[in-house]
Amino acid sequence: MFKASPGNHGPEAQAMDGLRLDLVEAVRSRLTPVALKYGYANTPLEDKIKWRPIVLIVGNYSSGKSTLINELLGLDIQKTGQAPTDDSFTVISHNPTPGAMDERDGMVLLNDPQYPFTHLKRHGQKFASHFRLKMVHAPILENVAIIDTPGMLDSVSEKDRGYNYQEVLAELASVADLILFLFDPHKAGTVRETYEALRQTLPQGTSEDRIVFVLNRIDECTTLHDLLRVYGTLCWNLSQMTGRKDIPHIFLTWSEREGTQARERPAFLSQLGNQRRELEQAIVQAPKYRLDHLATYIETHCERLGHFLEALQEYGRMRRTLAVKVILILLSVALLLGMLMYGALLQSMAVTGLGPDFALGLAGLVVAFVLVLGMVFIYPRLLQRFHASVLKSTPSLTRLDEPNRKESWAQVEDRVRDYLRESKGNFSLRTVWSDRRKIRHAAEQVTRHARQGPGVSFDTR
Ligand SMILES: Nc1nc2c(ncn2[C@@H]2O[C@H](COP(=O)(O)OP(=O)(O)OP(=O)(O)O)[C@@H](O)[C@H]2O)c(=O)[nH]1
Ligand SMILES: [Mg+2]
Repeated sequence: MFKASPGNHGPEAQAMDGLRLDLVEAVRSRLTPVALKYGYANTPLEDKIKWRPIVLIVGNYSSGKSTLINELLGLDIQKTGQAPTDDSFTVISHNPTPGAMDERDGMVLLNDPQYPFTHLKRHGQKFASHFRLKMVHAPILENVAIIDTPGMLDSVSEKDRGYNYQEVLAELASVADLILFLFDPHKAGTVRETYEALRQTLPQGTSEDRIVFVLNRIDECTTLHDLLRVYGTLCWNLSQMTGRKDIPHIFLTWSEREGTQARERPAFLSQLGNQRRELEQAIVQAPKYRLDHLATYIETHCERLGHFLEALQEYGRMRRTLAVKVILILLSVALLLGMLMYGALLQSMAVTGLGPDFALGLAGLVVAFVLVLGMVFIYPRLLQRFHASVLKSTPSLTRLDEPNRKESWAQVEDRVRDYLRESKGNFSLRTVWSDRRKIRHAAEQVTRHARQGPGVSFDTR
């Protein structure tokens, strides 16, 4: 895995950006044409990854998400407050003009294809009115965009939102490179649903790398014992949520500005130290996580697309076998009938007075007739039956003996069925074979470069 190191400016950042753009271009030119051709995707695959790296900030209401963002930006652009304050998703991106602040409503984000959010349109008007873009000038935004989210409420209040909060969160998580998951000492264990929504969307094995856990507002713990109790509760809840026994790293932070006044601060805070700085460093590193994210994205789609094409190849092979069998059977029947006819005519030659040439010609006609009859009437029916039975049992097109194959098949099965239904199974096996080879080649070459990091040039075509 490509490891992060400090610093987000200068030649290293440029090289990283260059590699990121190369990878996006490789997806555009190599994967998307194949994905669109077979209906594996309805929109270009690069749509979700072509924008700048994204940091998503999630957590309970009042856990300090907006306060953290304001501090990172050095600007008070997000509303903060004790009760659930902000019920909107806000994408915060860079504005090159110093001092300028531009605000747009959600329709811009949902309709402009330069942003990776067009797939969120399906969440409807209510969501659109709770989605917005703010463009401000802040150094930290030069290489990343930050998304502030409304805090998770209890499941009863969630029903009143008018759109599916969990699904929106999950879809945003799928385009994010880094997810900060904020807790506070008052509600260190009520975010299971949020975590589960994120976990389901992230490709297997990547959630641990992509999620950063933060216990915020620790200045509100009155004693070290109080903090340890909260920390213990959080660890217990995390192990329950993640199903893992080892505890992930948890950043311990508080807001110097908003937090308890210095003179009232519990003594243990100065010994513990505020990990805001480290958290800021993690955010600054998001472009590096983007390379891993891109590599995973490309690997996942190559694997699924490969599986899709493999199933089509299997369909083509089964169909060809059926054709060969039908032709062989028809040929045997036709020849048998032809021979019987020839024999019968030869025997009746004395009576009818017809010559052997005539008998041969007639037998030939019988052979041709049976073949034409079979190919025009019988073969199409058998083909139809074969097609319908494959559509009913699409898993027969693939091997599902490994968990990762089961996982990728679950993602492509419906699309394979749709493609077969629409094409009626009429596609060129040779083209599928060559497309599959292209995808395999792209997977090997592109992901290797993505994992190696900047400084290695490669052919994006
Ligand atoms: N003591 C203390 N208070 C904090 C800290 N961070 C934020 N606050 C306060 O906690 C309250 C909630 O902070 P917000 O930043 O609005 O929290 P949020 O997570 O954005 O909340 P929602 O948008 O409602 O989901 C505000 O009144 C902040 O002043 C902190 O580290 N310590
Ligand atoms: Mg907020």
